[in-house]
Amino acid sequence: MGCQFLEKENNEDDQNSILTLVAAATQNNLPQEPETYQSVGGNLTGQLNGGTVVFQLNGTNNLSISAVGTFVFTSKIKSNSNYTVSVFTNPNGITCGITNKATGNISTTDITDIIADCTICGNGVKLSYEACDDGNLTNGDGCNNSCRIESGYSCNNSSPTVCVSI
Ligand SMILES: [Ca+2]
Repeated sequence: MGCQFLEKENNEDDQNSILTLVAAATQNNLPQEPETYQSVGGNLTGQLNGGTVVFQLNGTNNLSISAVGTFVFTSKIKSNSNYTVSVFTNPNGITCGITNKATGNISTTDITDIIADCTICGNGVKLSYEACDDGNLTNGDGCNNSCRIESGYSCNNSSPTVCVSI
């Protein structure tokens, strides 16, 4: 009889504790706005030559894209926070860059106007997001097959890029 009484008392204590916790949680949540999230996306122009480019949102969320056109990251970002979109991997022989709104603040509306562009590296036309383009995909001549300047070289900004060893 004594044991049953104690058991009942403990159950009531548990229930009261749960009610207290629920009440506290509800009270804490009352003044807060519900968290909202926004999507991040834009338009990819240029060409991928059958390859895939991988963009990254805030250094963690990857998005693989195999066709030009609109794109949207599957992960959403908290409203009123900053975002950064970068190129994680380029397709073979193609160099991609974020040419508009690579970084910004999200506020409370979706970001839809990022512009990314992909172009053939090695066509001799140096775009803003290519460090160089000397008109070939040969390594060891100052401008490598990813349109990056190789160490020990200095390259100008012309199209095609001219590199000299330093
Ligand atoms: Ca080269």
